[in-house]
Amino acid sequence: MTVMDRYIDSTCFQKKRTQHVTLTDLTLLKDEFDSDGFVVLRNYLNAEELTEMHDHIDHYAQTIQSLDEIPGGAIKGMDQHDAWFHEYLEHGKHVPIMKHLLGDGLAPDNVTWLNKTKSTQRTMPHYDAIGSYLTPPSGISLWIAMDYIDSRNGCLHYEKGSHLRNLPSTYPLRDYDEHNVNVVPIVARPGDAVMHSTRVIHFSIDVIEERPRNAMVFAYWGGSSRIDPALVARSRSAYTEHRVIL
Ligand SMILES: O=C(O)CCC(=O)C(=O)O
Repeated sequence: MTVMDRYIDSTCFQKKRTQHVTLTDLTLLKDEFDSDGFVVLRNYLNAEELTEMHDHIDHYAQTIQSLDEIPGGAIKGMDQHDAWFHEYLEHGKHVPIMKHLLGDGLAPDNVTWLNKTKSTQRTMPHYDAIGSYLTPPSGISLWIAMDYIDSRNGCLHYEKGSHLRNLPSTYPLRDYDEHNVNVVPIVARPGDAVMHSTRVIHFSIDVIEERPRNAMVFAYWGGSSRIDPALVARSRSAYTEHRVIL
């Protein structure tokens, strides 16, 4: 059985709740990911999956912490407090797809819940490898829209091909031109997703209409990257000590 056959055969693609992903889809996705640094997956979560994730977000808010209590509009490391998000990080249906896109194993980092409002700072231009504790800082993240996110409530923008440039390691990126020709807005419906490289530049725009703008992020480093002992202390990931490679 080839690696590709295993993807098709994997339980992720067999589950009733999972849409069918063909070999052609995977090949096209990989080409797009390699050239742009990200791929957009419309209707990635179906209605049932979306409800299930909403339910677990609500459960987290009620039993552990609500995002309304957090000034920055983000809760990082939900996998450390909630078994469902921990399980999803390690075994979600995205795992084999993202391994294929990255061309490497996945070392889980954390689950983040975001909700940007008028009073929180937007996500400034950056790429996720800034501040990495790994060398090389390669990796991939799954971003899932839980609400309608458009030009009025802070839609996400990506710069195509920016993962191929050498970029400064400063957050936010200084003097960055947010209107350059390679920047594209990602207007998202609930359940749409983006899989992006840790090296691709992305940012959100200001919220001008107060509406829910919840998104979930499942972040991974490349399985072949090595932990840099000099940098690891700055990470809050639960995986720095007991590394898991998927
Ligand atoms: O949703 C956002 O505003 C930020 C998402 C982000 O920075 C990420 O997924 O890495």
